[in-house]
Amino acid sequence: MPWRLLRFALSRKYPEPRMFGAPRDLKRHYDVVIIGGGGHGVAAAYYLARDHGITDVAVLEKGYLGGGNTGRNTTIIRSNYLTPEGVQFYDASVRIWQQLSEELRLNLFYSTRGHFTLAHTDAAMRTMRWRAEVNKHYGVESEVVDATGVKQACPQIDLSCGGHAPILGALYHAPGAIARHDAVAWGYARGACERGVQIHQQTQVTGIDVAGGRVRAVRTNRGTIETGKVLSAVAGYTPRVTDMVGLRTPIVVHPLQAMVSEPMKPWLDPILVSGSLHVYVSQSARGELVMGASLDPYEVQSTRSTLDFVEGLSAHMLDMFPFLSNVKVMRQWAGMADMTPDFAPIMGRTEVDGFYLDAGWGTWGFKATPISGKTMARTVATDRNDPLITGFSLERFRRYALTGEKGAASVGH
Ligand code: FAD
Ligand code: PYC
Repeated sequence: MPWRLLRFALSRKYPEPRMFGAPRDLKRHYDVVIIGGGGHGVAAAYYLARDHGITDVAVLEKGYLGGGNTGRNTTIIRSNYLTPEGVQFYDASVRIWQQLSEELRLNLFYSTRGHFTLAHTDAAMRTMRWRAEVNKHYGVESEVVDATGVKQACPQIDLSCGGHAPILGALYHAPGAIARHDAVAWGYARGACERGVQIHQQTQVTGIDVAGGRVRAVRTNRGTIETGKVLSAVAGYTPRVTDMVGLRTPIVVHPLQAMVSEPMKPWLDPILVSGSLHVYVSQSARGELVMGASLDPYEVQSTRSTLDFVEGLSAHMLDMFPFLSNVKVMRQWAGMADMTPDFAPIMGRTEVDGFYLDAGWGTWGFKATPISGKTMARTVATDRNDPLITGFSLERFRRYALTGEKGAASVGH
């Protein structure tokens, strides 16, 4: 056994170096309180400190850092969206991702794989062409390929999909990537703490005091904190927090499940998504196939896994890859997806002064972690919505001015 390991294991004198500090006491006041220690919350804290010099910040997390959807997602990163607002926003995020390991001094296992959205119908091919045109217009690499192009990149695929839904072609997005999800939260958390931010785990927000239309304080299971600025970044728990300030949003919360196979030698280089078969898959650095499907069709706050999900997803995986019939499923899990009617997020200032929302991340928010952190930090620091997020304001629903991204969602919902 290595000497260093033995030393750390057996002696209190040699604590393993921590990624970030664990402050014991909550202060009575912070300039900014961020609710939610997922990627979005800690990224916002990092950029508040790095870009705006605002370091009197507390991130409050009811469980453990990255234990929400950040640690449960399937880590697909891409910018091949449908709307001009979406394409520009996610493209800015991908650009940050590409140098984030260096920036955070932590290997995020960022791995560019290329991303295929498979089309099995003429209508789907038309949507792919539309997306390719919008993408190219904003300088994002996307092109439509025929079935041969799919087979070249992935020779193992059965293009007939068991005869159920033959593949006609795909939208190919070369920058499509995956990364190590929890490292992203750790890296941002460490960077934020190094600049003075405090992260309090096991600290649940139970209420928010508003007086005269302004945020005044946040109540927690460990006492009350006075503050004039609160950023909510709680994904599937958003309706509970918005209820605390009397704000209505159109968010509904559904479970989203995922599963991984036993590890295999590397064979699947690209990321594949099929809206018609309701399946997406990539192979992780560990060799596991990381797989998912559509949302569970019921609104419920539960992260329970179901057999239905494994059966349905496995059947569709076998349509594409019949040779996997003896491969074992190792784990499955679920997260709570905060879904909006137009499949775009809700970001920015709200009608409650000092209360900022970073929500509606549904099934698509991991890829947005860096840019949501950066734009929300700027919004909170300046009290003006960052120009990149103007298409995502809450009041768009009042104007019926939706930012329709459904056609670029990962799988059919
Ligand atoms: P979270 O990581 O969920 O963090 C919110 C935190 O808030 C949680 O840790 C929670 O404990 C905490 N919290 C809640 N209430 C309180 C409270 N009252 N007080 C204190 N703390 C509180 N997106 C992609 O881009 N690509 C993908 O491939 C992808 N795959 C997905 C697969 C699955 C199975 C799931 C569930 C989601 C997927 N997503 C994907 C979506 C993505 O995971 C989320 O949009 C993103 O992680 C949201 O990050 P976050 O930091 O906002 O939320
Ligand atoms: O947003 O690309 C995505 C995605 C894939 C799986 C879940 N979300």
